[in-house]
This record gives sequence, structure tokens and C-alpha cells, in this order.
Amino acid sequence: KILVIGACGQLGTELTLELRKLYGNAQVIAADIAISQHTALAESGPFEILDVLDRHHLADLAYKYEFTQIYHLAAVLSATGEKRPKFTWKINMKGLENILDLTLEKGIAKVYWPSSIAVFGPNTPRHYTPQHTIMDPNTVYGISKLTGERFCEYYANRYKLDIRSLRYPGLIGYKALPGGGTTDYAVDIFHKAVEGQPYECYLAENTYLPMMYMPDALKATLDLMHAPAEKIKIRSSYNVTAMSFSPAEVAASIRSSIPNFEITYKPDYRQQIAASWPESINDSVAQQDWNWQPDYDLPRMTQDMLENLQKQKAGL
Ligand code: VAH
Repeated sequence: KILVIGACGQLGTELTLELRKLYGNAQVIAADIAISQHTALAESGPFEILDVLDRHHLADLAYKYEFTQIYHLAAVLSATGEKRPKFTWKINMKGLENILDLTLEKGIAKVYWPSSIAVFGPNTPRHYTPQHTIMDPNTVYGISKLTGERFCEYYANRYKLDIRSLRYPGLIGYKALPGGGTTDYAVDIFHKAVEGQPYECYLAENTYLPMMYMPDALKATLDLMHAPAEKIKIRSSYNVTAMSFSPAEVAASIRSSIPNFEITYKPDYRQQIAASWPESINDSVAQQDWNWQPDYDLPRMTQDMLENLQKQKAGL
């Protein structure tokens, strides 16, 4: 059985649906602090309200379900994190610590924990950022993810635990809304476009960021988790990416289908966060170790996003 913590989030929703398709609904327990955007998860399989800071409830769930894998996705993301630094540090670090301790105590066979390009900072080489390089994150979220990588690698090596991780770029999908990231604009813009509304972007027009379409994020996560353990050489977190684009570029891509779509720019505090992150990522180590290969580029993602959002809008 698999426990997905943070199952109602942007990634958690889609990962839970995908895991239930693969393993069967009853095998995948969805857990979150609340049933937020997706009650469908509670209807299609086991659902538990869980606060990752509650170690006793975590232990109770381990006893109740005897899960052998955990996908620990619960975290406060970069933009929200800067508004509540101490809360973010507590949730992100104490939450991960509780999961790692449970994994050690119960002998959980395999753990997935997401990191992010947010672990890189202003002094990290920003073009084609390598797997091993300078890392000086200056957001609480990024600091918590870098510390988390160090802890995951320490537990994996010292206690021989099978903990695996990816440094996600911005993720874009139509099945679930993002929750408080700096890259959320890349989802919001598509919703505005299909509603026939202009989009006011909180990042400057030429702010390049590494991005990935959700089907590729699911593919990377499951390819990593299904790879034989001996292929996983990186126990901190793997660089992965699919593309890089700026708000101006994704707007132009949308205009090839919706010619009168308009965008304006009004950078806010999230511009500084984006400016501290890489513009592109070198994921050659993931390609070598477990054959990572994305399927979606900007044109293909744009077409799929618009088609599916327009279907949702039409209630199909
Ligand atoms: C965020 N979507 O913006 C997340 C992600 C790379 C960005 O970590 O905080």
C-alpha cells in the first residue's frame, strides 16, 4: 500500500489519481490537512485528514494501513512561504523529519520526497545548471528543500533507506490548481486565456524559468520510483526539466490558438524569487541513471492545456 501525503495539492492530486490507476484505488491512501480542491480523491479511495506535524496520528495510520511506500508531498511553497517564514520552516522541516523517522521505525520500503529548482540561489550558475554546483537559496522554501535534500541523503546512506527525490521545475497542469508557488503564473495564464480574459502577469516578460508539463512530471516521478535501486546514484535529489520559457513566450504560444489573447506585466515580490532561480537545468545525470526523457515541449503543452481547459469549461 502507498500513502500520499499532500494528496490534494497540484502534484498530489494527479499523482494520487495516477497511482490509483496503476495499483488500484484501495492500495493508495490519500492524506491531506483538509479535503481542499479535490473531493474526488475521497470518493475514489481511502482518504485521511492528516497533519504532518502529528507524529502519533502518522504512526496510527501506519498501523491501520501497513503502507510500504510514502509519497511525502506536503509543503508550503515559495511565494506563500515568504509571507510566513517560521510556519513554512516548521511544516517543511518538521514534516519531513516525522516522515523520515517513521520510515526508519517502521521499515517503510520506499519514500518519495519532492525537491525543487528553488534549492539554487543567486550565485548558482543560471544557465544549464548542473547536478552538483553552488547552492545558496534565499527563500525559506528553498532553504527547507536544500536542508531536506541533505537529510534525505543522510538517512538513505546511514540507515540504508530507499529515499528518492526530484528537483521539480515549475509544474503546469489542468486537473488541479497550484498552491502558492512562484511559477503558478504558468497555470493561471491558461485559465485566463480560455475565459477570454487578459492576464496580468506578476513576473516580468523575459523571466525565463525551467518548466514541465504535468504528464512529464508524473512520468519522471514514476520512472524514478520504478527504477532498480542500484541505478539511483543520487540520494539528495535529481535535476529534471523539460523546457524553459518566459511569460512572453507562453503568451505567444497561446496566441497561436487564441489570437486576441492579451497579457500585461506587473512584477511583484515574486520577481525577486524567480530572478534567484536558474533559467535552464542540466538533467544529464537523470538521463544517464534512469533514462529520463520528457515528452512535452511548449507548443505541445499549450495545445493540450487549451484543449482540456476548454473541454472542462464546456462541462465535458
Ligand atoms: C514554486 N511551483 O513555485 C513551486 C516550485 C520550482 C517552483 O518549487 O514554489
